Amino acid sequence: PESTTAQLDPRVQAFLNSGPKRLFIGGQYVESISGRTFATKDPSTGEVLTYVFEADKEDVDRAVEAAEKALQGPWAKVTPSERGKLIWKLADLMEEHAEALAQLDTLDNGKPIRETRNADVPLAIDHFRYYAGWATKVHGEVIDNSVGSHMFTYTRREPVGVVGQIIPWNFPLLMAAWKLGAALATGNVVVLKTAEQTPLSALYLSELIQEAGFPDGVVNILSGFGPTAGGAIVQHPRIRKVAFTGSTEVGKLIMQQAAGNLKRVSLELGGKSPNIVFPDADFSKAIPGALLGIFFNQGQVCCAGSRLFVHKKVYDNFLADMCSYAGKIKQGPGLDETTEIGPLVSDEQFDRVSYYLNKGREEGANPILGGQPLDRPGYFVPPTIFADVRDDMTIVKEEIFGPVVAALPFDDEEQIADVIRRANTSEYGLAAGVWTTDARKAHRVAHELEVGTVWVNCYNVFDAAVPFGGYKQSGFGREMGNYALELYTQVKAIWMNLG
Ligand code: TXE
Repeated sequence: PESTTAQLDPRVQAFLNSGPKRLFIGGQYVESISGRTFATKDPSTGEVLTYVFEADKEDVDRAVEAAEKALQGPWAKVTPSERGKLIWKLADLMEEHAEALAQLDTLDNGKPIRETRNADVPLAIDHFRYYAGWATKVHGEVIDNSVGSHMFTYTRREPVGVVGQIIPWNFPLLMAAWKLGAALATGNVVVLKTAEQTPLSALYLSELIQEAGFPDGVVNILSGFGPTAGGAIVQHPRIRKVAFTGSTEVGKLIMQQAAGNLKRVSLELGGKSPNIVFPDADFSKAIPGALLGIFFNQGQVCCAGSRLFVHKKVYDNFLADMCSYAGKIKQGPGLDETTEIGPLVSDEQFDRVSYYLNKGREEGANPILGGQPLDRPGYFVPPTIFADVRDDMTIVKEEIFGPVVAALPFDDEEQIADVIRRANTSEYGLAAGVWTTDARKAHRVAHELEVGTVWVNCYNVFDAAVPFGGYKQSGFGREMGNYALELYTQVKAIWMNLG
């Protein structure tokens, strides 16, 4: 179809034109103490969109103070029902501002507007609505047996207190929602640091948080870099929990640094997810499923189906069909409403993915589609399919985080042991896909895979009610569903002697 560029929302224009964006601390918009700012860029051109103030340790200190004040003051008086109402109100406001939120994520991250409109923003809104419901449903229990008739015992599930949250750039608004929803529903106060590549939508969201009526200091949003502002959150002695989504490398560092005050830690890290196509699969579903698995969000998805195992009986035809579909995927700037795949988020990510394209070729993999970064402004890498891949190649072992899939044949007949063994060799264990029309086989494979999510005859499907998180070096802790409530509550047992 003809290109049609989305008309810039006047609210986005006003937001971008209002000078360097400030930090959101204690319900106020403040400059960083250092006064330093940094640029955030449009990945489709490499041009500066606007500047944001850069938080550092002193700003984290201020945010923690504001959060503590809220925790001990007004937030403590807000009833669970009122908390739920506030979160629901925020979701309503997001709906009113949906187009502005979608455009900001598209501008800042590069992702297609059709995705921010149809996935990121509605999922973020649903997420808040889901947790608004939980606010009134988290409670302790009475333990009235086994402790003797002279004792009355019960539990309470209390908030952890000040929680630190560090999010990545691949789904800027949605990751903020995943972090904030459960933490707020359970009565915590938050210091959230956005990724340096994509600070904008969360700052816009902060305006809606303010408008919804959350007491000052309940949510604080800082723009800043990892080792400075992020490190200060992780090491802060009065932050009691840190939730992180990002690279496995930084996840390990966070776990070490959080040991300082024994912060509770939850980590959602990288992946190298296997997507397994059996010969009895419905190919009309499996082919688009394999494409969505790897090319959604330019492949910058922690659970991307980047190791595609296809049974050797169908391998050649399957790959040929994939190439013919993938060759038609329309790549362009995110604001073009017909764009299906956008640029990568940053020049660093462009360099990282380009390195893997070279590495794949050097080690003998055959790029049957794409394989070279595009020679145009912005950070564009085309959909790439590598065939003739071996398990020991770098592109099979390491997370690429770009639109690059390694296609591997397998030849199990009735037994599935070999493909499962190969799928499980990865140190990562975030997700997997299975394509088959044999329900028995689907369940057997799903049970054997060492991953936190298995999609059968679908891929990259999410719902606020369904837990998400990793096995092995993909991290621990589950976001979403009732499982996330565990991350943000602690249990107190109370004994009353009736004797
Ligand atoms: O991640 P980082 P980067 C993977 C993916 C990607 C690679 C590098 O493979 O190619 O990581 O991306 C903050 N203390 N994923 O460099 O550095 C940082 O500011 C505290 C997978 O962008 O992990 C940002 O807010 N915080 C992933 C966040 O961590 C620190 C999503 C993520 O950045 C810090 C993103 C420190 N020392 C990348 N250093 C997923 N699981 O979805 C950095 N940060």
